[in-house]
Amino acid sequence: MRGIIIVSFLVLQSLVVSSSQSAPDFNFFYWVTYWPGAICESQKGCCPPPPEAKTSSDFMIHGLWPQFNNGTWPAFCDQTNLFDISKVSDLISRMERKWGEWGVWTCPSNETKLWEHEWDKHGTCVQSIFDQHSYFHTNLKFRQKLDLLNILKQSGIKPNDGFYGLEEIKNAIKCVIGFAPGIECNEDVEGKKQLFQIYICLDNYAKEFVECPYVPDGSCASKIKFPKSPKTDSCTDSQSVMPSVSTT
Ligand code: U2P
Repeated sequence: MRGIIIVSFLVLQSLVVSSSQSAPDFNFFYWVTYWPGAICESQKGCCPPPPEAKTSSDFMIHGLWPQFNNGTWPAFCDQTNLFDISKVSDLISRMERKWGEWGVWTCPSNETKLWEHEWDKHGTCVQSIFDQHSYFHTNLKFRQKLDLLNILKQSGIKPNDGFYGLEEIKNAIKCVIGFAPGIECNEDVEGKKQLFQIYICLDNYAKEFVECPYVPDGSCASKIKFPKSPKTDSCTDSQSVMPSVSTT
């Protein structure tokens, strides 16, 4: 009997320890995607990436960011477990298509090593629930689950340089996931506000969509432009405006 009590105590103790080790110490996640067309427009020109970049003209993953309810967030939490591409080798081809380097859309190209940055900055702060592979895999799973471009198109909101109501855009997404996202805007070459990033809120295990405790001030207007998607196959005069280079 005494043995049973001791064993039960040890099991209970190990459960308490392991659950406290795996409990997230942040409150929720933003899962953020960006619209490549908005990067091209704001850069006063765009070099569509070469075909070998495998990038698609669709919303691209920016990252999965742990957040605190007070509007702050942890960052760069662990220098001892920095990004190691060999840990995600089976995911690379999907990551290339859905999580293209930010810099491939800019003109001239400005590589930013987005994957490395996202793990080192955000991923290292969520190791209570993710290792490197599951962090990247979870991002890809949400990208597969949530076809934001299609959701918007179903509501008549298309990347055609047209202007759409900010609330209309949020509602189109809310109708599908149950909660309104945050929207971040930037400006096109004429200073007009345009759709740049979409913030979807997830619970602190990144399992379910949740109501956003708050969303960043996205500096949008009540009507915003949905810029055309850049073509990925070739650089033509209409899609690419190279900055002029002085030869003198
Ligand atoms: O705003 C600049 C960068 O800080 C990170 N960020 C911002 C707002 C927020 O609520 N949470 C958060 O993590 C983002 O980091 P990045 O991965 O881009 O470096 C954001 O872009």
